[in-house]
Amino acid sequence: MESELVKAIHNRTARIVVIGLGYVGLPVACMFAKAGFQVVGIRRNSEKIAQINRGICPIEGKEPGLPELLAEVIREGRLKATTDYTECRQAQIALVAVETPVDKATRKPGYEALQAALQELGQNLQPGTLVIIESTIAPRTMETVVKPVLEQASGLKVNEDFYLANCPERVMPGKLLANIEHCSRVVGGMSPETAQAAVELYRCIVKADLDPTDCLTAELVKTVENTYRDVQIAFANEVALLCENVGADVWAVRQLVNKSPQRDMHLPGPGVGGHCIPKDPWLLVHGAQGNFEAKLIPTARAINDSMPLHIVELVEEALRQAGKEIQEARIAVLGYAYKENTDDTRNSPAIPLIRHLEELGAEVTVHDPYVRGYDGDPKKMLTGRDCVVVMAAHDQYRELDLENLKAQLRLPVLVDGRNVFGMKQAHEAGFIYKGVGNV
Ligand code: SAJ
Repeated sequence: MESELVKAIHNRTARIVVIGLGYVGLPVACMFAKAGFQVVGIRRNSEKIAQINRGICPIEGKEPGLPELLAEVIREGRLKATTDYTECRQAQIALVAVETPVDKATRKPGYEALQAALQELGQNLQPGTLVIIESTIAPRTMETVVKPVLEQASGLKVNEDFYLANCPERVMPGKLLANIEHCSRVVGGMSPETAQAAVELYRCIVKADLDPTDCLTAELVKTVENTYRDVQIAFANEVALLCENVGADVWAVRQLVNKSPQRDMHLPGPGVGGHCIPKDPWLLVHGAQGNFEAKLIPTARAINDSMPLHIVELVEEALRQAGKEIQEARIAVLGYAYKENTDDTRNSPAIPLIRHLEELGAEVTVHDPYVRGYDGDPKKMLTGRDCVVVMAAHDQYRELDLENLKAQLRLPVLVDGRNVFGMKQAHEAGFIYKGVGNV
């Protein structure tokens, strides 16, 4: 396997099929095409396929370099998109980059898209093909889902007839291409030779470290690195709640804590959103077997998921200090995206916040300069409001003049989920102020 396939990788004659052309699949298909490979992208949605084959990038939001690169590789005929899985019959390499959502109620991974892709790929799988899973999956998924589905659908045996690896994606919305080139990658293989062949492939587009290992380790690295972040954020949030309880400023505490060596207290906030941090801890926990019961990881998730509700409590307290009940209040929410300076609203903490405020009877208006439909003139939507709630630290909000803001509002109430303004500045401008970790 190695000499033939690795030779075809080195001389770029290996044909690559990429299954799934979303945030993960499309940029990687473009990068391999740019590296000189003939690439076929497969996805279900034929409308988006037509767009891609016209060289038009279907991904919303600013992705530096991606629209231009897509247009170039389509023009050069190096990439084409299709719904036709029989294209896999001509491929020596198949990447799978389909979504692996986690069910919000059961916390279990939804592998429907993955299994469908594997079934279709398996039915067209040719001997000698290297299959690489880029989707984020729970530990043990390669062994218990991917391998059996591919073997059953193809009638081929892994490590004898075809080769199986996983190279978890490390995409970041807004930096999709840069991350592929500059982020190190873990490359798991069902055999050391397979991991090495996959390293040779990614060497064509990745300038950072490529670390060969086994499939289970690669599954664990991806889910643990994001769970680490979720637990760290939950710690910062719990310290913020404790600081509120004792009347301290968590931001001053954090700054001084992080002056001590090997400390990296994360930022408290109004909740944890995005496409991976809220999901990957559940994938990690799902991968455990038997009667293993995680304690810290689900608790951290519960703390982070409770933060939007905590913001509602701060709003209620601040309005009461201003003599207003929440059911009579007009509230302006600044920031619908899940974090600063992005248009991505997936799992945004602003979504449950707005729902809870409206359930309590408040009239809520939302602004976000990056999100279509919420990007109007902030001044207009702030006029006559009883409370402003900051949920994303967009640069534009940092430039707001609090004196002018106070003149526009019906009541000078500011609840700050991201420490954009801070207590001192807000009090000097005459606001009733409640910040996460600083009330
Ligand atoms: N957040 C906090 N406090 C923090 C850091 C983040 O409340 O100290 C919140 C953010 O506001 C957001 C959520 O957590 O709502 C997730 O933020 P994030 O900075 O982790 O952003 P993501 O979701 O784009 O995470 C990605 C991940 N990268 C990949 O999966 C390849 C993550 O592993 C990276 O650490 C992160 O980007 C990054 O560092 O930018």
